[in-house]
Amino acid sequence: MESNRNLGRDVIIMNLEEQLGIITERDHGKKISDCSDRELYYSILSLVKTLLGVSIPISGEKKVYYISMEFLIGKLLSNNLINLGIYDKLSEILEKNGKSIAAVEEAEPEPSLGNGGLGRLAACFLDSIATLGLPGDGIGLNYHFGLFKQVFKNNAQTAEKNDWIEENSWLTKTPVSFKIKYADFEVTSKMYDIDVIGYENGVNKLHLFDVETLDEGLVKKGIDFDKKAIAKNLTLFLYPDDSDKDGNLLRIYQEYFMCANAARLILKDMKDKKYELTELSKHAAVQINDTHPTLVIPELIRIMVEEEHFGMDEAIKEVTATCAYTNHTILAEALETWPMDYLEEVVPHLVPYIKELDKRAKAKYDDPKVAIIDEADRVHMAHIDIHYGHSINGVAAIHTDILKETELNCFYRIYPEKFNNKTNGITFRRWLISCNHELSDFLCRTIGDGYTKNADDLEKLLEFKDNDKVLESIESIKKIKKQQFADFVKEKEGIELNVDSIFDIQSKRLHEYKRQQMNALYIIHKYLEIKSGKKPVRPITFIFGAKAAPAYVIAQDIIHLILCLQELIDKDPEVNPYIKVLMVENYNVTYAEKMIPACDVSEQISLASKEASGTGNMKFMLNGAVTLGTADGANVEIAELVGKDNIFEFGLKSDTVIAHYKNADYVSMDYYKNRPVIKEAVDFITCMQMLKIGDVVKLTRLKSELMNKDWFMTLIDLEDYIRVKDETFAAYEDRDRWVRMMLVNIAKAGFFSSDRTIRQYNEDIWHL
Ligand code: 26Q
Repeated sequence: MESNRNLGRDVIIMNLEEQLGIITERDHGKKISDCSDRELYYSILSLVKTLLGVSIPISGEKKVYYISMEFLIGKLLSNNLINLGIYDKLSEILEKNGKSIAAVEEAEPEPSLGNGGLGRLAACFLDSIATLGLPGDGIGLNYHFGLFKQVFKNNAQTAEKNDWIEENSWLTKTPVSFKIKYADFEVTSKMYDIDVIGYENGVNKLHLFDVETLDEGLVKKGIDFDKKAIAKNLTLFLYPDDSDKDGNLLRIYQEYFMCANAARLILKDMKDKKYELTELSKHAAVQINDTHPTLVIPELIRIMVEEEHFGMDEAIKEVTATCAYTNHTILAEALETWPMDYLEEVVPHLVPYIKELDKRAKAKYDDPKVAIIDEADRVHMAHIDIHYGHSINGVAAIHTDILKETELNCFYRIYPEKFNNKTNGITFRRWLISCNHELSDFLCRTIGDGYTKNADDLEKLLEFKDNDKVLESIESIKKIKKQQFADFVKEKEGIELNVDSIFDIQSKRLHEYKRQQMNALYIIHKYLEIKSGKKPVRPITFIFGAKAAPAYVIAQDIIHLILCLQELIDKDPEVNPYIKVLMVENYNVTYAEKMIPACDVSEQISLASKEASGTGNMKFMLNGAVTLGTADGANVEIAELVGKDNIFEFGLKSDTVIAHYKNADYVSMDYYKNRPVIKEAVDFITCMQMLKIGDVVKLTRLKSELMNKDWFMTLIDLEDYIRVKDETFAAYEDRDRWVRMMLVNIAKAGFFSSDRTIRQYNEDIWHL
């Protein structure tokens, strides 16, 4: 049966052009060569869906369910073609018919089902799970408008809805549906599936739950909508605003909706396969992606006790053996704690179970720091995961160490055996093969194609460290990618980039701890140097991509600062030959795929201890950028791999930072007052020229924040940053040295393949 299904796939692939022609005739009444790019996109979508339908589903005795509020999957067409092994063939067919695959790719809308790192990681993981042939499905929500679309107006961010779902899309409606109960009403869910095809392997599923009663008409201006009409608004948005009570309640409604559906689906799978629920942990592994899916724990226990005749002890034991939790942050404000009142209001039927879990934890451990329900009657979601899951992992070595030694030390002392590290990774199919054909083809010619399946093979490139021809090729590929990016920017933003300048890029969510503001202060510093006659040897282009949470005021102010600098410098003929600032609009996965291969200097400048891992740092490195970074997150492991000579490090180390927080002894005003270079740069934020362009309230607020608060210690690291960044740009002029650094970075990136990460999850946690 299964070999027959693969045979079907092979037959279609053998006659690809004919098959595509049949579809274009059927759907558009046209030959391939007469179709528009959009029509071709729909026809290829339909062809690929057929191919996926006749591919072998990955199966086995045990399956992992990766539950996540975010799956930032990006466009799927080219990745699916690559994983099916037909990208080149189809691209030739299109070319033969006077069409281009790149133009067809443009027609696909990008789903925005995630904020940033955590969501993109979930997408990379699904790719690797399927590529390794492991049975594993994603479970999440089908947000109709996802994360907002960023539009700049008057040098500030505004938010619009991203309407990504079309009649023909990768989503397939399934007959699966559950009744989900809330305090005083019920909703009926509907499950949609997206096929996840492994690289030259079978198919898993991403299950996205939705409600039939949704009303898209609820959205008024921008991304405003009635937050109270739950049955109509539940899956409208990946909710970005937790600034008021209704927003928080909606987040809990969403989280429970996802978890209750996940629990029902897992139990349905068990029953369909005729497995005994007493053996849940033998057949299912549940990975909880940050605390957002935590409610799956009490929900599974509740169903087992109320509907499946389990005793409480037995249910807790089995669920604990099934569930595992990944922590992605140590920022206090991102750790979820919900007031008990809110849970009473939304899911009163779960409350007795949460209280029972808390009671048992308190009976065993009297340290109030490990309680589930605290003195203020708030429920600590992470504490449920740690007590009632069998594994807790951080996402980079330094992050896991900080969890063990500091943030979660009281738990580590109780459960040392539960703690483990899983350094993040990225899928090379998307972040090299798909977004940088030039480099991946060159690698195939130079070191063979083994690296496409075994990323460690990239190290073979080190043998060519002194090979001038190889170095020249690497340099010229970078130039090609910079030109392609410049062409894209020209078309999208109408802005001209100088490809002979250094492309210095910081792209990631906007957050004070990531310190885009420090990068902006460096730009001001350069601007002032140029004004005083000190010109950079080579022009530099400072590129940013970042969305800020709509309710995060200072983050909005930082975007405003960068956009104002962009305008100021553009309009100043004395400065614009030397430096240029570009903040791209609506940075998303598609933008990242064009930007990352074009990067020379990768900015990874978070305050040490604050960035759990980062994954952009890995993507940049893999594409031959050199990192300028702090000893934070996975930067630490990058530095160990490439060696001190192939990375630019600066800034305080994490233990010093942690000590400053503990002693509360960092006073930004001291740095502002005593360091002329710092004062000059900070003062510039509200100088006359800036106020002519920008908004006095926003700029003053930001300046005052830096002078009087600066919670993420921008000013403490600024001088060291300026020094090392200048060094980085000087090193770029030693072309031989620089290109060799690029080569070493590419060669050492193999460790960051998400295939390695997933192998480790499987060996240590899932045991599939
Ligand atoms: C919290 C409370 C209420 C509502 C929402 C949230 C919330 C939402 C999203 C909290 C956190 C997030 C996202 C976190 C995230 O993206 N973390 C990043 O995860 C990456 C993958 O592990 C790491 O590489 C990054 O370092 C980390 O910042």
